[in-house]
Amino acid sequence: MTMLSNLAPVPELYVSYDSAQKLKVEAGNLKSHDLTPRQICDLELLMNGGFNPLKGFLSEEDYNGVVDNMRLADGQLWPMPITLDVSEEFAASLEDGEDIALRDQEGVILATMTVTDNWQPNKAHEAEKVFGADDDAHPAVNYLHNQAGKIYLGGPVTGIQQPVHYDFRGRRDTPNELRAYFRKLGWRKVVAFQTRNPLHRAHQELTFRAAREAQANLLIHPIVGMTKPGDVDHFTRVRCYEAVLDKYPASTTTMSLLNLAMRMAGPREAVWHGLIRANHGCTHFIVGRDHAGPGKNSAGEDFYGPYDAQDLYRENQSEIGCEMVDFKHMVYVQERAQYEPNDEIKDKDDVTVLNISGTELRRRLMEGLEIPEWFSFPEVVTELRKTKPARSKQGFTVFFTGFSGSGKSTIANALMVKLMEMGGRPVTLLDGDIVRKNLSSELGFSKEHRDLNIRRIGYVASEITKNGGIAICAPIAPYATTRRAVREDVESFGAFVEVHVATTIEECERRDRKGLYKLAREGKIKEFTGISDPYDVPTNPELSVETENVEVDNCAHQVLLKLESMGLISG
Ligand code: PPS
Repeated sequence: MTMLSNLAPVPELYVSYDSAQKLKVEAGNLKSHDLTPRQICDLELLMNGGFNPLKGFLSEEDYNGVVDNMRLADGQLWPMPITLDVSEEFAASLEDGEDIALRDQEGVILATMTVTDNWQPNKAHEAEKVFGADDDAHPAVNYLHNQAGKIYLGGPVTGIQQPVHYDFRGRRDTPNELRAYFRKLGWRKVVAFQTRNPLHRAHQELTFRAAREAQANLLIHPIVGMTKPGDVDHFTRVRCYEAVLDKYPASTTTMSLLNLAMRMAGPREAVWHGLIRANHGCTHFIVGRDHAGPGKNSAGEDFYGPYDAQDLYRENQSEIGCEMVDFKHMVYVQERAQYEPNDEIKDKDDVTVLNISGTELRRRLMEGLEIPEWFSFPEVVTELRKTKPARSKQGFTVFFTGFSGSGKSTIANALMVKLMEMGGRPVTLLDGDIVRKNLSSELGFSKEHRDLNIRRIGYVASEITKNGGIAICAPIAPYATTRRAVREDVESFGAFVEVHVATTIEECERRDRKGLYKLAREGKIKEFTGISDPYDVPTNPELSVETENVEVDNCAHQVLLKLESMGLISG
């Protein structure tokens, strides 16, 4: 009997164990690149065949084809640029065809790569073509412009070892491990469900229906690599999945964790996910409404239409090799006490249709409100409440930004005292001057140094927030991208409240409390914010306060009111 194509092994990029031991020693002498967390995710899937047919990070020719028409140079379908971005210095130090070592963050060599291509990509073009808009509100476009290195290296990869994972090891499978498992159990048809969120009753019903429709077994295949900033962390999610898994028949359903770094690229991402699932031995793939959606663009509109992903998938289905099962929007019909696809309910006028959106669920968790049993499983809600206690019990960060002498420190001090008077949570003030004395004494005021300074403040604030405290920061923080990076760091653990102290530069200069503006005008202090250095005015702060003709006490009070309205302090 010939083996079904979804069950035969996919090619991997690993060398044999013995060769790997030898190669590892030899690779010690090569120039090496320390992989970023996203690159480690990409490398793992390259090496284990998850990104088959790719044999390494894309060459320039493959990259151009992928960006412009979703095809590799040889014509095969591939929608996502898998690129090794590095700094200009590192790229310039390499010869054509040189081998380099790829190391994880502890310095362990995971692979070697022969650098055949070394080029500066047109990132704006990549953003337009791959993500649909050159707009930093898209997480992957933001990554492309503000985190990824300037130069891409391309070339074949030789795999030495898998990245090490210490968590949920028994739940992680390579494509070939899953294929072997399906083979062993005789699962000829497998439908995969992709998710980056906890599973609730609607998802369970949907996956049941999908499996029934496709007459297939079910693979719950959640992403544990990188998802959208602000998502529920994967540790919590996996505990939730494990609780839900008990409610599926064990003989028809399994779960495996996928260490993919998502790009939130909607339609292209759906096609990519389908190819990855085909490599993992799946025959069917569930694509929902707004699959891998990145949220709103900077004009407040959706990046993609709700069914663009399904359309693009359908067009490419025969080449993907994994049939789409399209997601019906499931809602709860109270009278019949069951979930039904919204578009199939014939008696809408006579029944009560219930639904809780993701936003509403987050609100209920944040405010400690009831989450009904028809919506989720009690075990799942308990897990979510453990990691996401009500907002009034979580830590948070208040981040003041504004010119020197705008009044940031004064308002921050007043706010700290008011919060300490209220009690309940420890408060730490990370004032610009204090931080520069203690954390950043060696730094000056170049863009690079300011960014480093703010990232350090952000790091400390996020740790304080994670541990349930209140961090009040009061640096100038002139660059919007850096403020955004800090926001992302903090928001994984709690609220980030940006307060623009909007005192004009003229007023700050008039006050000149430290005499610094005079020195800046005389050229005795260089790179002085507002005088000889830029300041990006915040476009969407949680709060903006005027200080001219307003008492400090009142400014601090405005912040308190904002905190109360956000549910961070109870009234
Ligand atoms: S930054 O850009 O956020 O890293 O700046 P920050 O750490 O808040 O430090 C600002 C304080 O340093 C003093 N100072 C200067 N500010 C701006 N530009 C230049 N070149 C500069 N040189 C020294 C100034 O007193 C700032 O204090 P604040 O509290 O903002 O008035």
